Amino acid sequence: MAGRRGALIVLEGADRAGKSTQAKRLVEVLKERGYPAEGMRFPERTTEIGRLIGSYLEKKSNLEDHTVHLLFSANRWEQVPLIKEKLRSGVTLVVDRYAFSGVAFTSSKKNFSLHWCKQPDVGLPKPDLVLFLDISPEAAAKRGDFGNERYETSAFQQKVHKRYAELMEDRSLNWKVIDAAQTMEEVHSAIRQLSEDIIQEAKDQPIGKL
Ligand code: DGP
Ligand code: NA
Ligand code: NA
Repeated sequence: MAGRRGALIVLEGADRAGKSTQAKRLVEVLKERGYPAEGMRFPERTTEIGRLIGSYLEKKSNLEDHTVHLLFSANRWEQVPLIKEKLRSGVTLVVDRYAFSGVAFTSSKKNFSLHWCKQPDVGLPKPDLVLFLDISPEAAAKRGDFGNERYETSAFQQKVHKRYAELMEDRSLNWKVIDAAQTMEEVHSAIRQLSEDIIQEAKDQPIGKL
């Protein structure tokens, strides 16, 4: 049948959960198994908006909190034409962070409601699968020091972890929780199985909207 699309698979989690490593490995293995697959990540720091975000995260500049929230969202929206084009051409996208990072991180700041934080991302392509790499803030801290970027403190990461738990209550999304304290290989095989299943399920379905 014509028009079989790829799946939109998102990896989420607090910093140090192993998302980037797992995302790369998942793309490699899907390709080996004959599924066209590509990686994508947010923030995408190479665009003009992404450079503003990068400088903010590296603490080289300060931005007002609402403003930076909207920039992160804009950084996702600017990739939407590419996301749709890839999915429609049959490529499965493995995305390292998406709108849920946006909501979990900004709503961990003072005076930001989940409701307000969600609005700018309403209408983005809806992931077919959201893999939450779950690691306790304590176990994440044991993986070595956080870096020096903004948000990389254990107090903030604990708040982020709680916010993700609230986001996972949304049953309109296909959240799967993976115990990220397992070995790299165990985590990989869990997410590979879920991904192969969703590629089969998503291929004849329209792309949804957040
Ligand atoms: P990474 O490149 O995956 O290490 O992400 C950079 C940092 O930015 C990380 O601490 C998570 C945070 N982040 C990712 N997306 C968003 C977002 O949309 N909004 C906010 N406020 N922070 C985000
Ligand atoms: Na980081
Ligand atoms: Na990462």
